[in-house]
Amino acid sequence: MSFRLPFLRKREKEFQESGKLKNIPSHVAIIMDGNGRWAKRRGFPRVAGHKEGMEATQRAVRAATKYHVDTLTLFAFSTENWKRPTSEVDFLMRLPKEYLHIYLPELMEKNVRIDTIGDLAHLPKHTREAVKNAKEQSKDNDGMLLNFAINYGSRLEIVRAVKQLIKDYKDNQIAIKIDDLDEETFSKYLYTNGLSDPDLLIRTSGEQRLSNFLLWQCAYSEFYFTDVLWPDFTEEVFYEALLDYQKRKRRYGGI
Ligand code: V0D
Repeated sequence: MSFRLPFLRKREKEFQESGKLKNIPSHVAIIMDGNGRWAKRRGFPRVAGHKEGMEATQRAVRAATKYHVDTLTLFAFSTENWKRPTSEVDFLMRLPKEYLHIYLPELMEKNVRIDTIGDLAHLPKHTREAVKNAKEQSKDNDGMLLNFAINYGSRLEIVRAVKQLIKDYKDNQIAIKIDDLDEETFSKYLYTNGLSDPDLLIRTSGEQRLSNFLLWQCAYSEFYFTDVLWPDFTEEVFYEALLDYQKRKRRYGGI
């Protein structure tokens, strides 16, 4: 991932100069929870919360670029979300297109590259096309990676990885002995191949659980929980999470 080095150096330099925030997490992942609750409190339908949540998403993107986070992964739609009413699922499936229509020019201007993790194959065609187009347009951007988890579930991600690994092994596509299989090789089969593990995972709305998000990847991540509902998410909340992260002493299982 040598192409990202100039960006990282720039980040370090700017923060040596500013002196305020050091130790910025390279990869921040966010579980954007509380849209439904936000709407319910106001007597709005749930989808109004999702719409407002879309704007909060852009506030998070702006904050992450401002503080020179390298990768921002956002949990937009889980494999479990299909259980919601059809009308809500339909609404959610329109949001990528709407978001990109409004914000892609700004993302391009900010040099942001867009990518996804999860199974896009079963999404409506209009959703897939909008996302595909944004990925293509932004593929040469070398600023922040904005990574949307869509139709993503981490257990399924792991099972899928195992299946592919077995197939590759049977087809002699992978030149290793079973006993030599290690974490590094295995992790190449995950959607997150090529990404660093999240340093910081933020979850809004007061719930303190991982909900099948990045199980493998969050093995050593720091967690930050806030009661703020996702539609109320601001740069200040993001900054608070970064400040909290500064105080953490990461051990990775060591002493
Ligand atoms: C609703 C809060 C942006 C969470 C944020 C597919 C739930 C707003 C996107 C998006 C959603 C996805 C892909 C992409 C560009 C934008 C999005 C979904 C839901 C469901 F390339 N917000 N957003 N996607 N919400």
